[in-house]
Amino acid sequence: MDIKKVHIVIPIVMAGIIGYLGTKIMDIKKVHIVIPIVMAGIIGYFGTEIMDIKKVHILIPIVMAGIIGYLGIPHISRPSSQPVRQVDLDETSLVISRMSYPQPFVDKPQRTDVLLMSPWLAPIMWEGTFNRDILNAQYRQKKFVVGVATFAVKKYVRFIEGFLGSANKFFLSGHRVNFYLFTDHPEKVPSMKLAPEKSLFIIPVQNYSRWQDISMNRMDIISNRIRTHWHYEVDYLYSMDIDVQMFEHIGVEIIDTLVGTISSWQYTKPRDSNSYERRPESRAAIPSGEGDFYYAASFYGGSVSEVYKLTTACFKGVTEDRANGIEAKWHEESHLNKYLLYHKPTRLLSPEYYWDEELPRPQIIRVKRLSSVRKDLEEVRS
Ligand code: UD2
Repeated sequence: MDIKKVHIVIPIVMAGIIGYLGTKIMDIKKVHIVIPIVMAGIIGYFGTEIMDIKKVHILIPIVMAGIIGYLGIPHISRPSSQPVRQVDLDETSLVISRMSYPQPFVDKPQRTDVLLMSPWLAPIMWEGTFNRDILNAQYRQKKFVVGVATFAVKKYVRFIEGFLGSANKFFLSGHRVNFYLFTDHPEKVPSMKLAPEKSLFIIPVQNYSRWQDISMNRMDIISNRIRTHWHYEVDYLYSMDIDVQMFEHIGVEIIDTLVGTISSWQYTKPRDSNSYERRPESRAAIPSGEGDFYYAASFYGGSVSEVYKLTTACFKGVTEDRANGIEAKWHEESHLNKYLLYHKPTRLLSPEYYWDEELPRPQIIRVKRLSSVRKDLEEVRS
């Protein structure tokens, strides 16, 4: 070759330097140094082979290598503005102690009569599909605090005793739970002895003349309370109707980021014949042909931040409807259904978790964990 080695070596060295600096700035892999070096070598070499060497043959590979080294391979490099992820590698992993339980087999599903997983892979909780001991062993180590928001306004104070008495026994038994009871009659709350890990907080609230407003305003009150208090007090939060009683354990299988309960009235209905709000004028409207499950507003929850987003968005819908002179068919439940359609829950509770007393119980409902209390609607809402 009629060329000095320096014409190959210089671009390689410079490309290496530029490529290396590129990795310093952008946190890219070593391959981004090697590629420009090799390319610079090839270009430098062929440049001298094919053509009379001019400065351009050194310059082009240097510049190209520098650019490639700096930018990295476009589809795997990150824009420099994105913060670097910090993962705590020293975090201790959770170890559960040795336990004895029946072995799971992939060819023996726990149940074949019900849907166990939504199309977006959220598990659906059914009796017989999970082992509560394993769940408890995992959960205990995390030391979570769960909040329950419930309202007893006007005549609904009569349901407090049944709700709290049964929840004390069956709701997250053995785990820390804060019950937040909103009422316009704090003096009527019966004094009850709760388990040591459970606490009751009574929060005065105003009443509204229309029962629908009491029900809908729950979303606003919950959203505000999360921002001012619960954000610092609990990890997970569930909203529950007060006119219910629990008959079987409701445990840590309900804990997840965003959790909805499938309504016992509508779990077999086709989407176009269930109770979604379909009038396009309402903010709760779900267009026909859309819808997953019909969710009951009596029991939903999740992480505090997700419940904050949910309640804030639903109440915004309620407020906009009010301004437009429309009220959704099933009040905040309609807004909840719209929200959960477009923000898929990460876990679903089967109708076992809210079984309406008025319904005959089909075979697939093996346990009735929580049921509504029969009530004379007209009388109790008057
Ligand atoms: C459904 C929903 C409920 C709510 C309501 C709105 C189910 C099982 N329940 O129940 O969550 O969306 O429809 O239409 O899907 N309340 C009072 N005082 C009152 C009235 C209501 O405290 O005077 C509170 C109380 O906590 C009660 C809740 O609001 O549990 C919902 O009212 P509801 O149980 O009368 O509503 P319901 O049975 O139609």
